[in-house]
Amino acid sequence: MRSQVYTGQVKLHLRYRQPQRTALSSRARDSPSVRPLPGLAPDVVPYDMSGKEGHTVRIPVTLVENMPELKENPFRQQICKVFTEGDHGHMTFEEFLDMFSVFSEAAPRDIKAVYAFKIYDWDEDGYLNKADLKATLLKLTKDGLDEEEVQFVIDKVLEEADLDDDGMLSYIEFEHVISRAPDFLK
Ligand SMILES: [Ca+2]
Ligand SMILES: [Ca+2]
Repeated sequence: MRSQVYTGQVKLHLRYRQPQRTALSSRARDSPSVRPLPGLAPDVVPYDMSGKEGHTVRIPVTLVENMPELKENPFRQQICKVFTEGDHGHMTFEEFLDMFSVFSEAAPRDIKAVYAFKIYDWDEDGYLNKADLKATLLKLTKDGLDEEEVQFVIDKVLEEADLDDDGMLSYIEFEHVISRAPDFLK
């Protein structure tokens, strides 16, 4: 699965599998911070992952969504969807490590931005339109805004960030606006 970002003549393909992520994952695999996952379904995830288990072990996403790290996250379902390819009901151990790598403090900001964009792009069309922004806002505020307030915030965001005035945010526009909010991806 891939999404596309158009910037004039330049077409960037944002793929789920990126070289940086592979590098990140292998680093994460060696890092002690990823090791202690004793609560993660010992019957599904073998202790010794030295062989091909990273590709073949399939963890039900319901288990992943209920981990302490994700349980309270309003985007947990969307996060699991973004980090699973093909079968969204299960996560391979490799996908699982990728997910934690991206959320780790060590992950580069641009990688975090790419995944934040994917998470907010609910209909997976490669743009954040008003419906995507609305769904995101309602999750962020835990449905604490009424219709009028939501509309107000969306209009403000687009006024500020929609540089080509097409009523939605491309990845480049999104990246531009979050680059001015240094704490956004923390
Ligand atoms: Ca979209
Ligand atoms: Ca735009």
